[in-house]
Amino acid sequence: MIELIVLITVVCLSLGPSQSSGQHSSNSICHTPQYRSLSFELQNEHQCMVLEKLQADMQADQTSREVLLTDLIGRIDDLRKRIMKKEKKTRPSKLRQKKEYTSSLSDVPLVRDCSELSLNGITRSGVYPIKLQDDRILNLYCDLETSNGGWTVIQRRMDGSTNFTRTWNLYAGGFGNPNGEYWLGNEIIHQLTYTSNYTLRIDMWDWDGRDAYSQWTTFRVAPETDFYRLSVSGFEGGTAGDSLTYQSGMQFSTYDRDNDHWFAHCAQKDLSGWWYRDCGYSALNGLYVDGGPIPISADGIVRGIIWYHWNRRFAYSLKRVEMKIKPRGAIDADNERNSRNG
Ligand SMILES: [Ca+2]
Repeated sequence: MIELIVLITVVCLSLGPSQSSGQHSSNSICHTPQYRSLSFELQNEHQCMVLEKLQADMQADQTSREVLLTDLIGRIDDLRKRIMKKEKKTRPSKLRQKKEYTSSLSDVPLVRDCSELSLNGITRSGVYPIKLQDDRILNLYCDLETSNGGWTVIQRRMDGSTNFTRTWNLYAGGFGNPNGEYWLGNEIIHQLTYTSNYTLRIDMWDWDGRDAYSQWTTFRVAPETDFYRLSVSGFEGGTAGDSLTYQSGMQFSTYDRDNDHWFAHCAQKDLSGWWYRDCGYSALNGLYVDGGPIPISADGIVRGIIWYHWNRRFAYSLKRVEMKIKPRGAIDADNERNSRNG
């Protein structure tokens, strides 16, 4: 009985234009005298008819809603497809670039130095993985553009972001950031230069926007048992002059190891690590000095990134430096190719 009352109430609420006002209309079928005069059974029968009609109406309503919904889903799907199509049209270069970058990284062959990258046709300078003799893989900066490319960068100064006042062990193992400033490490430099004949090139930049370079046919660094002694010879010229041959034959010194020929300790004086003599004409691992001119201390000490022969001054610190090596064979091949072509 309670269910019936509920159903009737639903029917009354659902029928007629008065629904929206929330009041029963005098036209409502439930309030007609005819309806009220019906016997209970007839009322019940009538309610069944009303309910049936209501059910049919609801069915029709639901069908129409379903049609609308299907239509709406179809439109959304269509819109989604159109957006995806547009995205494909507008973003392909970005996606392709990403794919090319990933594939270019995975396609980079594992090489023993940067010259092999140039041989493989890679021409963009940057950080690449190198497989060392002991099978370790190390990321370092390759200059693949200067003078036919193929240069393995062993030292890089550019902004003073890396501290170069380091111990013997750190100079031996290397330090810094391949994307920025670093020292590759005496042990690795030794291993590389004892496997092949290497040429050394040093590129440098001053604070007035000028650049210069120097190059030597032969560059070798002895093992640690000989304190990473420097052998550099065959100055091939360059606009920066030769501030290194004077120091050839010297062992490496750091502030905690004095292997120089001076009565005192050059690396400690300079707060650096280098192949010092007494102390010499160059100190490319010296303190980074902003602006160029180095203030001379009361006791006459100048500390900076020094290369005397470019402008014949000690009290000037370079803005940028890159020391790089390349197998002599690769340079000879470049020269042969260039003379054939030119
Ligand atoms: Ca000394």
